[in-house]
Amino acid sequence: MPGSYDEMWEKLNLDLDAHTGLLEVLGKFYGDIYMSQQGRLRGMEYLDFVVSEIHGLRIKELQNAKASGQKIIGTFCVFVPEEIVLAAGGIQVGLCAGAEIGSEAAEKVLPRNTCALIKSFVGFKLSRLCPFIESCDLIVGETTCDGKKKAYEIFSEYSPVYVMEIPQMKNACDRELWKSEVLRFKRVVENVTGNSITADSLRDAVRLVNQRRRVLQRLNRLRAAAPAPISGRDALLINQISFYDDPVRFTAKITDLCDELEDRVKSGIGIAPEGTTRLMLSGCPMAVPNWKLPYIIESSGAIVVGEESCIGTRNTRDLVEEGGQTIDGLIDALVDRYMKIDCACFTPNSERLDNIVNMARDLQVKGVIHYALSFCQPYSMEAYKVEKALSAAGIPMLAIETDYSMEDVEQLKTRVEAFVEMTR
Ligand code: BJ8
Repeated sequence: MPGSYDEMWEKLNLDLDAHTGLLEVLGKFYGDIYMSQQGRLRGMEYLDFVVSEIHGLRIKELQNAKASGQKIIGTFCVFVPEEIVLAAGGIQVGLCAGAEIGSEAAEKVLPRNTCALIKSFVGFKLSRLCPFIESCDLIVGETTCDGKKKAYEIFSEYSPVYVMEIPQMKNACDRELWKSEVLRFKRVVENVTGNSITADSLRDAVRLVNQRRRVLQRLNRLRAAAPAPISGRDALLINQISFYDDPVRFTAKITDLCDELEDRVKSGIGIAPEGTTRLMLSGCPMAVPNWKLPYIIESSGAIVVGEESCIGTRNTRDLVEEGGQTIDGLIDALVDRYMKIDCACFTPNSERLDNIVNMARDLQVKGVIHYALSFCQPYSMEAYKVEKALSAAGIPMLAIETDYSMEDVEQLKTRVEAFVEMTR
């Protein structure tokens, strides 16, 4: 990593030796998975730079913002409305939770059969490895799956945690509950930041977050082109970085990248040869640096052209209606938009099935790989319904359960290769 940030990391109370080890592994992993690709877009240089400074420059920016009085709010779920945080002058960062390092420490306080994502964020905290977590003035949890819900109780012994209640169904009374939770969150954020949210500041925040969603929607639309103009790995990385980069800068950079992509599409240039098997991923979110499965797929004669997940279309598909003139009108618009999230924690969750089938058709995929983290009950159980819906639409699906370890790479590769062969 360019520059030296040791002093900053020390102030954040990181375990410097373990942290150096983490950055070394990350750098090597990134080099193997990302820098080995041929014909990448010029615009990806910005993303490479962001990753090379993953715990450096962005953390420095956050520290500078804190010094000037801004508050940092960390989240683990796309249900937490960033618009509220931005409207109160705060900065929201999505915390990663995609690495195996730290799991051993996590298993001291969590059962072993906990999903890797939960072990990752608890492990990061206990092992003092994540400068993002250590920069947060408040970490917002949510009552989605049971694992996360209970893990936040333990996490709160180490960091300031606030938990939002997320409904489990989508009836009128659930919307009421969610609206009261958004209002409760607004009061908490106003307290933490010391700033009152106004109709103007909320409208500006809605527009800003919508702009970022729009550029990611554009990226998704461009990926429908054949041959595929960008690798699944690169597109996943863009979505991952959208959670913690400055939203204005990120939107501008990805707009440029999409312009470049559009030129490629017009000229019929692809990142993989025409005829490469097009696949879509669906399921659990893949947080940085969880690039294992896309890499396996793209080294098995296929290309990933879409991700139906929270680090993908679930986070970008729906916009907040911008027309509201009052705080109440804008809050209602926020509530309605967030109620459309089709997380497997909801029951029933039939709109997710429709969304997956529509997306698979729009992207003209030959098959879908359903990805569930081991011990994730909501997504592994819902895989059954997803497969039925896809099968009715004539689209084959492969269900994969895995974690962050590298032990099953060969076995996964064999299964993915067989699936790719079968879709041909
Ligand atoms: S809205 S998907 S970000 S909850 S993988 S921790 S569900 S056991 S991540 Fe999620 Fe919000 Fe839903 Fe999206 Fe639990 Fe499953 Fe682990 Fe998961």
